[in-house]
Amino acid sequence: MKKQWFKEEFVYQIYPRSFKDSNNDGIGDIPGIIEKIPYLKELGVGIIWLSPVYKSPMEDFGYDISDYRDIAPEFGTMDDIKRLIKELHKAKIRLVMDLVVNHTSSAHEWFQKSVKKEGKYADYYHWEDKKKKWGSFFGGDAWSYNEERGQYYLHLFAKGQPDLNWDNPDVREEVKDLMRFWLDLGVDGFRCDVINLIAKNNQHPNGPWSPILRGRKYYLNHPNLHKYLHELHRDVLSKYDCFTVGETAFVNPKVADLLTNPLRQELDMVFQFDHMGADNYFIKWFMKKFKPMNLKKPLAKWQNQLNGKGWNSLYLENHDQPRSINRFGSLDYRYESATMLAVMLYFQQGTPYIYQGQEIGMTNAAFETLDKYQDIETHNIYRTGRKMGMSHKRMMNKIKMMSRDNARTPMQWDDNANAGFSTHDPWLSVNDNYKEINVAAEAKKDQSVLHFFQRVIELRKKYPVIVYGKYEDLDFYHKDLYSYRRFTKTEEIIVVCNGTSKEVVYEKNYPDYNMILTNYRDQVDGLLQPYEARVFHKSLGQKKK
Ligand code: TEU
Ligand code: CA
Repeated sequence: MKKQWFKEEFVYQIYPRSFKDSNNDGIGDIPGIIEKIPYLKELGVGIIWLSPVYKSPMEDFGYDISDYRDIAPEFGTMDDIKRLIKELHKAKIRLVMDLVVNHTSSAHEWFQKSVKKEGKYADYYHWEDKKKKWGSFFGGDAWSYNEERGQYYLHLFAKGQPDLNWDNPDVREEVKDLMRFWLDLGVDGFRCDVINLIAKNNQHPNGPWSPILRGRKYYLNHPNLHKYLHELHRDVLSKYDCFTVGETAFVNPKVADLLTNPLRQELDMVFQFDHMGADNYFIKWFMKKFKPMNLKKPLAKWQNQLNGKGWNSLYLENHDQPRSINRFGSLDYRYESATMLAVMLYFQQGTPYIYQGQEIGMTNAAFETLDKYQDIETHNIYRTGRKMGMSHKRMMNKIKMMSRDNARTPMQWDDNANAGFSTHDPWLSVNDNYKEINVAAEAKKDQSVLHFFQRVIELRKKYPVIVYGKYEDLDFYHKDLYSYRRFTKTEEIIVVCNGTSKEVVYEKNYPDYNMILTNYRDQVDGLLQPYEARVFHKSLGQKKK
């Protein structure tokens, strides 16, 4: 396994709108992030992934970009971002930016010119005379009429997010240029938004009827995807010391191998979504009861398939996903389940990702009324569901559990008003539980999620086997356990986790190993307590210390 810096560090994702508000206008901003660099340093993360801060009408809170070379005024200025890069680098933390190039905002000048069929811009997007039968990720149709041009355009997400036409070489040159712009400013890589959607069947055939994502076979993992990614790599990425992680819903390990196999020079790793289906059928709005097996199976599948060849991205949360404690753990065992999930995930092979607030065990906001939600997806899905005949109550139940706003509430820094995020009313309400769950409280406690995360990060630095060791399942068919082994020629790690809120009989002992981490003060012989996690280490050819 080739040693590379982006395999060794923890990545911390910042959703800038909700991280820290420095000027008290209710919106998080870049100077706010700079203020918190000491916190990030102390946590021990080595890479920041920053969700979009570019100029945007904010219809999808920054994932609709109107100028790739400027910063949204509410987040700061170009000088602020340059300062952020400089200060992070001083602290030995790298910065990865979000690259959102499947679509732009409809306010982007390329789209404005395309509407007017101005010169080369005429074909920068997907245009059709007839409305095509494709469905949007946000519910509803993916083709909308533009009055001025008198044609329909494609938007796989919101109406204000028209899809770029990647078959047009001019579009690809534009993307390469903006990538160079940011790499030259010193950023260390990109998280590539919905990158496996960029290539499409440009005949835009009507999709066969489907309750969701109608027409997806014409844009998911299209063969040209590989051609275009290789081109970006050849012309841009290969010239910099940077890394890329592609966001790729609906990929299997075979496609992921094509995307990330170093010999093919496309991406360095991808975010796959299989394990995000542990509590739902195919998409999150069709919910099912969670069982540990449903999380273990997909995670183990990816560990095994990529073992020694590819490289995984280890995540349970991001700005699109509800909080992991609510989904895969338990509010009654907040500390135990948050720390167990950390052990279960972060000792696997791959680059580990933390989403802001995960390290203090933040939980879903689950707002009761629709007007508390700000997310466009939430509102679109509500409308779509109601149109399909679902009751208000049923839709609100889904939203309370699955809305993206569950993860987007302001970061809880302390027990002051608005959780110390801002003195102004924040753009999205703070979670009610901020008085108990916040950074200051976690830092004071002896046994806290925050301290546990710090410890996990330290251990990864201390034991190379956690980064580079091979993976092997243990007790795979035990429905309540997550257990596996990592090993190199000189070291071995054994992870044992109880994935449930019940006591589980567990007789195995590892007498010639050191227990290097656990989330319970005391162990009980012959059983694992609710959500108990244990990590054992052994240096081969060495006696127990
Ligand atoms: O998300 C893509 C994506 O797959 C999500 O739309 C996902 O289906 C949904 O959020 C699950 O609830 C990326 C960004 O992460 C997301 O924030 C953007 O809204 C989207 O792309 C469009 O840019
Ligand atoms: Ca602000």
